[in-house]
Amino acid sequence: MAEAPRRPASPAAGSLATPSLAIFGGRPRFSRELHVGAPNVIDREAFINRLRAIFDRNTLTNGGPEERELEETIAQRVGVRHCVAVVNATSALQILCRALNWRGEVIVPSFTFVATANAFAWLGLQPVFCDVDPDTHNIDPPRVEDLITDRTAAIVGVHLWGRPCDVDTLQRIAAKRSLDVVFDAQAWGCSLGDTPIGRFGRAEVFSFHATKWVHSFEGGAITTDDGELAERCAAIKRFGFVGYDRTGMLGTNATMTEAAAAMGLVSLQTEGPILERNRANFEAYATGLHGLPGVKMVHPAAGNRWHYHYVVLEIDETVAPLDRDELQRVLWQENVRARRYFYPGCHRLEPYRITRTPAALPVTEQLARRTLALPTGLQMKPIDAAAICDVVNTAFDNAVAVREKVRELPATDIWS
Ligand code: T4K
Repeated sequence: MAEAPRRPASPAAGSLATPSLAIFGGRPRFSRELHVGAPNVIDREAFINRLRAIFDRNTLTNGGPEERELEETIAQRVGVRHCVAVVNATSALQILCRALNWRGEVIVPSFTFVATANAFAWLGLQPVFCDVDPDTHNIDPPRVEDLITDRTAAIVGVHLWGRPCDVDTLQRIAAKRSLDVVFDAQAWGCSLGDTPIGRFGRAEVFSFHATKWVHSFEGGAITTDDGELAERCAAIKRFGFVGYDRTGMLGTNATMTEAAAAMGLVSLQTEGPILERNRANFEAYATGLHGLPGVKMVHPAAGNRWHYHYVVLEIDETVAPLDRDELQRVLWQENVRARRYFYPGCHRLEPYRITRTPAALPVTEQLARRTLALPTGLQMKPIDAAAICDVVNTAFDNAVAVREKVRELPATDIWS
């Protein structure tokens, strides 16, 4: 879409007049906070009706009909034979780890939500952080190969922002070394070509956390074609029971409640309008940010289905008139709670800061410095996305004054 060329930021632009931004004392553009991850809920009535049925049946958890229906719906949508619904994606990863009997090291991307690493570290495995590809932001197969040792049990790819990993290459690398490969958590409703995410590797994991575009308050799922693996996962999630009074392995309690499963089902049934809003917001952002110097927006690859759930900018501080943190501070003053996903990179978070990971992670470092996620979903309309873009444009046009003002703001926990 054509856009008028933008004025380059100049010192004069900032010093002539006070731009209409909240950081200069203006009224915030939004009277309520816009969040990255504000929950989408469309049909409260449908959910409440399901809750009534749950109370009537008096089966609240431990394998009721809502959970089974959710599992069947997910399996059918993804096109796999088995789905195991669980309490969250973190538990899903842990259950897989136990079911596949992993020991030693697991190669994970460093540029992901910390849960990917935590899941395995919690079980005593060593997450080995791998750098990511600068274009896809996903785990970089040649770097994975560099990290494989005799202690490696598995490779965990994350389809970051819902964009598929290089699954073929990862599966080839894993097969060559007899390693497992599984995929994690952000890609409900996405595909690689015509193949839905959820069908790759030994198994895949989805998160249905409230902040995901389709959610079950808290929730997660494991999808796989491997019947034995699914059976083990289902047993592990319920204390290890394989018979009425019989356990077959060490288990945990990761059962999804009936209420959560009901929310998941209603969310799936209403995902069409959510996707449409996400797409419309995304397009408004793409139009409003088009041509800004040093700003790149994460786009879906051609031919893949995408959920448009993440609006992610990469702000190249060597080109853009403001850096990522400066822009984030401007947006927060406007009640736009943009997020630095996934700053500073897992390898720089406790307890991993003294990790034994030998490899340098230059791409992760760069992305952690540059990425900024913007709000989307039902909480807002394209006109709001356009208003956010206007803030960004105004801030860039007045970069010198903005930078000065940002320096005057008090240090906080976030920007210390
Ligand atoms: N692997 C990957 C690759 C993941 O991305 C995740 C989760 C996992 C594994 C683990 O999945 P789960 O075990 O969670 O199923 C969020 C989510 O908590 C997390 O699920 C998600 N990834 C991650 C990317 O984002 P935060 O710290 O951003 O969430 P929070 O609570 O700050 O929520 C964001 C904003 O949304 C809030 O500031 C306000 C708003 N909000 C949030 C909630 C929960 C609401 O308005 N209402 C709400 O109910 O982590």
